[in-house]
Amino acid sequence: MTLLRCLAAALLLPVLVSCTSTGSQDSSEAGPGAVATETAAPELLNGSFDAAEHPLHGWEKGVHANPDSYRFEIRTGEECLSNPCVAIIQQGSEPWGGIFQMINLPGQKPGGVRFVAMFRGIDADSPTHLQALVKRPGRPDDIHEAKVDLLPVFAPVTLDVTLPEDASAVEIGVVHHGQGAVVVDDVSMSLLPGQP
Ligand SMILES: [Ca+2]
Repeated sequence: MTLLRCLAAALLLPVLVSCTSTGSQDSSEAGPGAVATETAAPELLNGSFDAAEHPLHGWEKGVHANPDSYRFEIRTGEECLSNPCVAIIQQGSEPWGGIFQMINLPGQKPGGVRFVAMFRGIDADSPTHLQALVKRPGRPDDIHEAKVDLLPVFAPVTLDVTLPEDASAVEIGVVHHGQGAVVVDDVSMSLLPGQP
């Protein structure tokens, strides 16, 4: 986990003191937007986890403090909305684990972005967050989150994020807290129009 993400997580969860990460090596800090040009629209990569490279291509795994406290499983078939999907499962004492993706923003920004994800809980006793950290040069991250109690069937979670003019990137995250598991599928991003 990078220092910036660690600091952002610390802001979000001030009781936490350290961060570690495990991650698919094919996702860079800059994320899929690293290849974006000044005119390309921001794009979320592999939201349905069906990339040919790997189901978690484009995503980075992160776990608070002890990476063994959460595991990430690829689920298939009827367990998913669209085959495959990802389960984030607590197996230790740490308070959170999740998957993250950095989306660079082009020079011409939309007014905002809407993230939608489908969550399903398995013996989960704590909310799961769909969170977005808006990156601004020289300033703390703007933190947005939608916190939901998990249901045993897939249900949508929506997070609208306003983008300030100096926003350089937005990092989307699915962060599971506490016991049990969240199954995640069909994460999407759409652009919201700018303010008049
Ligand atoms: Ca899927």
